Amino acid sequence: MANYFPVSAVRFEGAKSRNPLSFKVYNPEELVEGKTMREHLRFAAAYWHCMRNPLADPFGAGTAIMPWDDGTDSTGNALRRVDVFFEFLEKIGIDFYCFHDRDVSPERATIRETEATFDEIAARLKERQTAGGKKLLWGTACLFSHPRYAQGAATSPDVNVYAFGAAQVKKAMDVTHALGGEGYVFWGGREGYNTLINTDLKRERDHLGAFLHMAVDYKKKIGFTGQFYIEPKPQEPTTHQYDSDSAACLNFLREFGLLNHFKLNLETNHATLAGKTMVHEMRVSRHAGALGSIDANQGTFGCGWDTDEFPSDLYLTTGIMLEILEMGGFTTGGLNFDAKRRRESFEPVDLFHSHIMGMDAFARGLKVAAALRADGRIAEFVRERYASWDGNLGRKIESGKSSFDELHAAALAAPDPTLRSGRQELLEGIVNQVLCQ
Ligand code: XUL
Ligand code: CO
Repeated sequence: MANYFPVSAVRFEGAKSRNPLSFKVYNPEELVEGKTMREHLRFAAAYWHCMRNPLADPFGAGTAIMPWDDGTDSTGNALRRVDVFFEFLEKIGIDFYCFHDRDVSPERATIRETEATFDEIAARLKERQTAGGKKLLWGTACLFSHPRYAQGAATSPDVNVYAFGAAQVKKAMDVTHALGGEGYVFWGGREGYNTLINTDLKRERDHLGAFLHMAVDYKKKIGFTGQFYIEPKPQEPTTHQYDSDSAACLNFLREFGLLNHFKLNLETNHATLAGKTMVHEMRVSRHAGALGSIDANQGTFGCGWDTDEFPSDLYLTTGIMLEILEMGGFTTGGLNFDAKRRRESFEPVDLFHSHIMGMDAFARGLKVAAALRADGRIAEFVRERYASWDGNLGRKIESGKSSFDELHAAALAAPDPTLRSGRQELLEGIVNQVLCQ
């Protein structure tokens, strides 16, 4: 193994440990509901944040110290980053990773040259994956950084830009397939508009639908069996993104006949930007059978920016893990830390501290979620709350066999309804009680 990080492998040391480079809660082999934590959580690290994020902000230059990076677009530099990244994965004990094509491999003067460099880097990724027993959770194409995509890729007003975007996705799918990727993500960063005054919204959405259909066709053609995901986000960089939230994505997929081919990759701070909670987003997609994978992070309350902070909020991680357990666990998906260190946390060791904190937060969330399920009081309350629907009338309505005439007669015959308390505060107290056990 390379030795760019002067730390040894991070281990579980338990709640009493004062070693900053140890897990206090995440114990990979510990069983929860009959599965190891490692199997439940399926952690992934994001290549773009770990290796390519200089920690700049709109007011100041990057601060990240990256002694291994010479700042050039040379293939040698890109190959060295791969070694550094896999050393990180091995020392932190994360099994999966995710990347955009341009994170790992730079764009060259022509498409052919870009593809040739990408093949070279992909060979190194494959070598490192095999050596370290690591897996690609998902790959994706960066269709938002290059100036040619300033007005969108699959929703560009220019058909040649659309073709460039398709060529890029085609190659990113090839490489994801070659690396045994378990999924492929479409995040439509610029697939939206800044103003309607210059936008043919109908054509743009139709073009996006056609683009995704061609991706499905190509997936079949190359025999890629990984899961396709859409990642919703309402805005930033565009004013309005067509994949704005779970419900909008599901509607889009249904409208364009794509629902069987895609699940959703939900990101916490994107939910916040959409004015929803992450649990809302997960619940909506879970009930549609479309909850696939998670981009784990959190935002700053009221800030309105996609701050991609590492997740520390235990209520949040508990809520997320409850949804995952209720779904029966991840299949192809996992918990990808789409999170960056603060600009102030610029030392290489901060990469470890941030992931350790996030992994422990999710391990705690998993344990609390399992304890809440074992406790059973909340689930029992919800069941009871809807018990009136389990009678004849309720069942008839639910199976679509009732009518307004029947309900009119039922209402005439029934006593005035008396509602029971929703007990929100009681239930919140149960969550707190279990969380503190
Ligand atoms: C941007 C974002 C992306 C996607 C992949 O907000 O979340 O990094 O996860 O393109
Ligand atoms: Co993301």
